[in-house]
Amino acid sequence: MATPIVDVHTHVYPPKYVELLKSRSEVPYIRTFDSDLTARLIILPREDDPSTPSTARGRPIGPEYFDIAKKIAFMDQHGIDISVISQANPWLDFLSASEATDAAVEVNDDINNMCEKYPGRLFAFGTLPVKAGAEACVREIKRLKGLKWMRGVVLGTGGMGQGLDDPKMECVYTTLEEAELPVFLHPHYGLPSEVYGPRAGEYGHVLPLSLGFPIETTIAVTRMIVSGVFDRHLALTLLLAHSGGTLPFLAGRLESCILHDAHLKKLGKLEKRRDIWDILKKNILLDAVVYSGVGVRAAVEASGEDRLLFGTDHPFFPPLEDEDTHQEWLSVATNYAAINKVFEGDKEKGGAVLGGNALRLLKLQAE
Ligand code: 5CU
Repeated sequence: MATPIVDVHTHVYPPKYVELLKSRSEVPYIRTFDSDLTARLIILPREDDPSTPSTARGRPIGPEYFDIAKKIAFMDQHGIDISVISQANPWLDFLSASEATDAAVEVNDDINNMCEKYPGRLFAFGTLPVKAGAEACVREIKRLKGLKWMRGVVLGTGGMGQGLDDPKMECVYTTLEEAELPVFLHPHYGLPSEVYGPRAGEYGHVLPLSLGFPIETTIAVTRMIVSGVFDRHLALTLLLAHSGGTLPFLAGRLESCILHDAHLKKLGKLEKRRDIWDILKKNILLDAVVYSGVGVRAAVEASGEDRLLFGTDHPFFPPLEDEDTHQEWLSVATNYAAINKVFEGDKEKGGAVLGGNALRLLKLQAE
């Protein structure tokens, strides 16, 4: 029997979360504009800034973002057997401490119930109430461990507000290790808009999504590495979105910069540290949402073909043409083609990346 195809990078906004976004007037929010009756999803920082008119109306949002039947239809259309769904950004990052704890329970129960409707076809990464602090996150991780379809947590790069090298994250990492739940690390905040220059408004979402997102992920995981998170948490597993941003390509430079840093040496931080290649091969999983053979090869070289997992980023990056045409999504076809090209003639390795690795690493059996 052929190995199932598993999508580990596929998002959903639970209906209650959509209601919350509809009730807001500050980013993140959902609204219609006078001239356009299609609801628009405005989520990225300063996305509605009039100085960047090409992104100011976000993106259209339809039922594919919140109706789980649409996810299943998309899976069927693209030959995907199993999806590991996660709430899309910005998760619960913008909620106050008092709101976040209850919201996490609501959202995670909603997502677990979505999976329950399609037994064996859907699993999920849960969301943490980051602004409610470490104790609340630890409680929710322990609760998630008891929910049938949960297989990890999705986390933004901001962590509880100070990033993922924040000492307050330590007990969260310990709990995740004990629960054997991986973190799906996903970007949202990008880079400061100034880096894109005064003409940024002419370029739509191209710069923030193609560069801002991956560089944000790279910085976040690099901060974890240099702060010693993986020296203290040997069993912590991170699935990095977008094939690790630019980490596979920059890993050698990062390792060299560490080894040549006089400040780190003076502090004794060059002794007893794990090098980046060891971390990449033992703690890091990479999705294959990188849209080219070059990117897939870099990911394989960095972490190994046994740690690379197919993904789509659905429902983002739909065809720009009329969605009713039911055509294959270019974004999905491009990722399939990149994997097939790299593993041409090696069905076993290709099948592992398309699904076998996810089945094994995320324990996707429907008991
Ligand atoms: O198009 C976008 O803004 C996004 C996003 O916000 N999150 C994501 O996962 N993919 C694309």
